[in-house]
Amino acid sequence: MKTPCPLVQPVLAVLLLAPVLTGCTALVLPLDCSDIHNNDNSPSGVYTIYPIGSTSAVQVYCDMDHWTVFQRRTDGSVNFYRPWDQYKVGFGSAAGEYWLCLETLFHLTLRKTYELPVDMEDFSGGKASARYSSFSIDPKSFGYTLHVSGFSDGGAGDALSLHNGQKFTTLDKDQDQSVPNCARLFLGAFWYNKCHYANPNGVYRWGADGTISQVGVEWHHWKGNNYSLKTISMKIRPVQNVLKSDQRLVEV
Ligand SMILES: [Ca+2]
Repeated sequence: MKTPCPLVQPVLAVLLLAPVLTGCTALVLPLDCSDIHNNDNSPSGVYTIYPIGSTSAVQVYCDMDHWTVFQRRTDGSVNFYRPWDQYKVGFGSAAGEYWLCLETLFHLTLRKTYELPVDMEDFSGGKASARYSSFSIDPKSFGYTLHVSGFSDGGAGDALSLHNGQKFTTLDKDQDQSVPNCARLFLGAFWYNKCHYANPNGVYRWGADGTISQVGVEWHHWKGNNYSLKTISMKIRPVQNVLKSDQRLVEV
């Protein structure tokens, strides 16, 4: 079932009515940011992609060099402690802090093989990253289970492999490995295990704070349990821009 996201913008009627073929030239809607950047040297910014066809327009932030951002924290302006339905369809603003949409993420990673870097900054000007050569999630019927592998270190350490193979848990949907609900314990929503080394959707709280343990925007292997990061973003790009479904090669 196709689930609309709140970030979806109304699709222009003219686009809906446009023929798939215009003369002899195929009308190719961008599946993700890599398709947009194929066409020109567009700068980073908000663009519209069509992950599930022409009626699935969704706004995303495209980072330089083909990256489709699906999670971004920058200033604490958006509350990420939200229930299942909102993580399923997405929230926030593509121009600022947002969570894309689990359904969109599933459909994207169903169709192409993606790599995932996680970029982060602290409040002292420090920067680090963790990169994974393979990233995908299962459909809703499998709890949007995370599949991530192929870690390489950009200084942040591997805090995500603990979460590999885990279903997505929110405050109202407990699918983690702990008896209590990890989302309620750590005030976020994530592919919690028992419970986390990474809590990118936790409470934005401006640096070191252990008053309430491990509830911040954290990446354990870089800044420890009780340091809430200034920024963090999770973004994906096709390893090869080849559709899994029909192996249609798209020039990069
Ligand atoms: Ca639990």
